[in-house]
Amino acid sequence: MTGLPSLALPDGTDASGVADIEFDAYGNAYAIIGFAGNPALRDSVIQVPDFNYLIAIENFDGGASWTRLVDLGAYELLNNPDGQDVNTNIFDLLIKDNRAYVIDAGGNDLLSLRAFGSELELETVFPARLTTNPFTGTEMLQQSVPNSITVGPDGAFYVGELTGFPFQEGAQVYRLGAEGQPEVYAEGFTNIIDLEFDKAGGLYVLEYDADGFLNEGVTGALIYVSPDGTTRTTIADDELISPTGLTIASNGDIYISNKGFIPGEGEVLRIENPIANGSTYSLSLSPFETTNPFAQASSRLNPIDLHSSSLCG
Ligand SMILES: [Ca+2]
Ligand SMILES: [Ca+2]
Ligand SMILES: [Ca+2]
Ligand SMILES: [Ca+2]
Repeated sequence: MTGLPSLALPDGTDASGVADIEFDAYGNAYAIIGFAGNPALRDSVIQVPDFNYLIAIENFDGGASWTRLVDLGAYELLNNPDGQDVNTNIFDLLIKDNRAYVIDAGGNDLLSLRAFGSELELETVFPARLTTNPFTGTEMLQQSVPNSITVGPDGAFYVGELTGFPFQEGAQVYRLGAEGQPEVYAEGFTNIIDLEFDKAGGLYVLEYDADGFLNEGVTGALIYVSPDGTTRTTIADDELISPTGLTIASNGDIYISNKGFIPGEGEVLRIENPIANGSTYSLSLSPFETTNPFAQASSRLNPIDLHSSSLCG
């Protein structure tokens, strides 16, 4: 498809554009168009209205067959849920039970849009916490910068955070409780950029910069956390350069978008999974199975979807 907006500096760095794409239970595609910064600048300076939107893709016919669904930048401008700076950077999209969930790394929150709905709902805000400014030695508030969301084997949402300045180790994986409140599930990571569970309940955490932005190393890391949380294994490190995304195939193979922030050098790596053995867990009710229990439930509930709602609206 064509006609999607993107934005970068003249040398191609600091690029924004489609940050994620997901499909609903009926195969319809949705995407989020990122724009890191104050959303007011989108209209006053950039003058491209499509940034900060969740969009529905009508079809992959080579044309610009897509529709803007909802403006997450306007939501931040009006509500600023974290009470800090007015800032958006929508980064990860997830669709579950006829609802689209969007993680806003700039807004430090999780927003959702119900099928047939037009109103965004605030699911949760990820709290800032006190840390020490390494340059001044004074206490400061460090923002969470949540940027990745997945569904765990228990059906709950799990969210990874990059952490804001000073970007040092201490990034956490949150589990969202019944009321949506974030509880720490695992900690001690650095600059998380994506996460996903395997069929056995093991968690794979992708670090964008394993020694933090302020230290000169540029390699990331892929860390496996055992289902009981007691064991951590580094699966990949030196070959990961500014990795930006992770997914696990049904056979357990790991796919990583690598060099995601380097103009002209982006690539997808496939890593044979040294941990997971899909055959052992083939009967598991994992949300990542092709016989997706969420998909079955939602198709029973309703044959219409987010995609159709965009055509009606
Ligand atoms: Ca804010
Ligand atoms: Ca996603
Ligand atoms: Ca670094
Ligand atoms: Ca992912």
